[in-house]
Amino acid sequence: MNSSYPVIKKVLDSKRINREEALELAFSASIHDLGQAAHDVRTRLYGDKAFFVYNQHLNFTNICANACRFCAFSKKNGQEGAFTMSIAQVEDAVRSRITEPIDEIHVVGGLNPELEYGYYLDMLKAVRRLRPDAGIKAFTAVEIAFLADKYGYSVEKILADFAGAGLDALPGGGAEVFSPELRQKLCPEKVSAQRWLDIHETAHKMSIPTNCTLLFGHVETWEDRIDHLLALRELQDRTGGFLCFIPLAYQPGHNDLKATGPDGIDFFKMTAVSRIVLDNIPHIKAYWAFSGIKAAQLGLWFGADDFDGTIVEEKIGHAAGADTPKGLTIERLKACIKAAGFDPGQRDSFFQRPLRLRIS
Ligand code: V47
Ligand code: SF4
Repeated sequence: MNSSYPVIKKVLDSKRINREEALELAFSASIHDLGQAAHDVRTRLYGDKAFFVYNQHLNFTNICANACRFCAFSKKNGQEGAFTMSIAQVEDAVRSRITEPIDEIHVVGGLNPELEYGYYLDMLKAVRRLRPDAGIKAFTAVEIAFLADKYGYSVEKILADFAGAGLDALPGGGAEVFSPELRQKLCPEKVSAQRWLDIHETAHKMSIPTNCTLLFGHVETWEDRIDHLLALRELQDRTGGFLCFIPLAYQPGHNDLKATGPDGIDFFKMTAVSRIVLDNIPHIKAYWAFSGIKAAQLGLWFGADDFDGTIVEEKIGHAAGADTPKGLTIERLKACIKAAGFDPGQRDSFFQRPLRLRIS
């Protein structure tokens, strides 16, 4: 690429950019320059590989003590549609796909005050027993904080107990937007940005890798987005524990926020700026379940290197009207990546080639 634009030139020279430069990119760079610069970064890292995971989502309860304004998933106890899976039901859900070579189980739920600490341990043990070789990526920092407050336990104790029962990694949910003013408006009951970051820092120090997210395309500004990315980058400089960043496209259906959600250009810009600013986070996900498959395919040309997975079945975005399938077959996933012009690379939760594939 032959760019005379100084910030783009800096990116192409593998130099870190600061807040002002990131904002300049977001506001002034053409979508072509931005995309090409982000593509250059991802290509230096991974060539034409694009990763995917054979995974299963388990949302064990939608009952939640919080009422985040953007969330269409949560229900109050007794409300129509509220559910909580028993451990036997969790086992059944895992068993229902036991013949499939699943490499990751992604477990997330609402903050259900009725569930005891032992339920979480039993659930992890049950999943581990049925899926001894899969990565278990479970419970957001928000859920960990909820349990810490409810039981007066330290985050270290909870993570040590959970790791002992089978947990391998934490998903990146609950970060939303770190701006305190926006948090107050969008999700006032939710843990503060600092607590979310502290819990991830604790996990990293205990050698538990984690993902991170930003919920974008609602009422936040580019300044809010860049400040959020810089807070993640600063923590990553100290710990190196983040595996993947997921820009979560806000889904506008059935919730109180009355915002529109990002359009295609905003999704590509956000993906590209994330790849460029987060120069120390290895992977950027184009999360097809929220962005749409077509946008996710193009996201791979705007800095993303991961296409997420088979999922079956995604509930959070779909409660908010996501019009994507609830899951994809492994064949369809690979075909989508190939059709986009990339070489599909199957990975596990740690972005390694699954053991099963390494042996064969
Ligand atoms: O934390 C809630 C978000 C998150 C809406 O770590 C919404 O690999 C869009 O974090 N529109 C859960 N988003 C999803 C998540 C995730 C997904 C896939 C992979 C990983 C990973 C993490 O969904 C919540 C919240 O930020 N959310 N409502 C909505 N209307
Ligand atoms: Fe509860 Fe999470 Fe929904 Fe907020 S986003 S209401 S914490 S389930």
